[in-house]
Amino acid sequence: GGRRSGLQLYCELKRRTRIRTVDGTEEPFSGLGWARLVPSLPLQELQTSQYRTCAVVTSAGAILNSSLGMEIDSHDAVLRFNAAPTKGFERDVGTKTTIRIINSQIMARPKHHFNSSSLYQNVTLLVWDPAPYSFNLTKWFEKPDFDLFSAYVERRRLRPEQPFYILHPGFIWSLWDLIQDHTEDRIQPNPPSSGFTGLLLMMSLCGEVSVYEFIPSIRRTDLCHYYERYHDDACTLGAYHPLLYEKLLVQKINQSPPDQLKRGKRRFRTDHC
Ligand code: NCC
Repeated sequence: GGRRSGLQLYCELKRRTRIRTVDGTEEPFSGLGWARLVPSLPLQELQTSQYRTCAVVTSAGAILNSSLGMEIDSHDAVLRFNAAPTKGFERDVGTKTTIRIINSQIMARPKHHFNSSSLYQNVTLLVWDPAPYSFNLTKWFEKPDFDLFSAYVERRRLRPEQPFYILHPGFIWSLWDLIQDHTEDRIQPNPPSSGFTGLLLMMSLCGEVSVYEFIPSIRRTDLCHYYERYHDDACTLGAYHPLLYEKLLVQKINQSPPDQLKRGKRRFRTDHC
């Protein structure tokens, strides 16, 4: 394709992002009464923008020693991922969590203590599971990558007041399509990372989105997570997820002045489209 401005590309990504969750209207979920199990307020309706500014905080080790905590907390809503804590890291990552996106491992692996850990309480929770591209919801329900369904049913019973949604595989793969459509190489047929999914989601829910340490800053390191002593470059560059391509795409649509880039921040104003 021809050259296009970052803003045009950004607006296309925003236009093509259609949030979808498992809402109980399709089989097998409809037959199982999930229309009454899922939250009555659709996630898309958060879109009636209660959030003017949002922060997306990736779990990258490079956020250590950033002192970004206060800035992050100054946003109306803060999105975090998986088991990333704030306790003990407040100065660098802040204290506030509004939405948390988890992958299905968090619900299936005992080590995460999904039902008792405070990380997954008092927040809007979104979970996804890597269903195959040509998903068939019945096959997915019978054999998810990690069993999230029984734990979801249990959690809805235990905490019916918590807004907790399962992201629809069709939504996940539509984001993958977006990445592939803007990449010359053929990317691996694995779902986008939680980070990319979260960023595109917040572009729909917020007036302005700042994402921290998705594109590495000058603090770039092979430390995988800010909260763990584990070193692997693949966490930043990708192995399973098409992470490198996600990052190249986000870099193309970035709207921040250069000084912000060094700080590991990328900002997007959603009202320009
Ligand atoms: O590592 P993870 O992601 O939880 O990180 C959340 C998001 O932050 C961005 N990130 C993270 C580290 C880093 N050095 N650079 C980054 O840019 C990415 O956008 C990432 O998505 C996931 O996407 O769900 C992932 O989850 C982990 C793991 O399952 C959870 O942390 C739970 O323990 C995956 N790792 C493994 O399965 C071993 C990881 O591949 C993706």
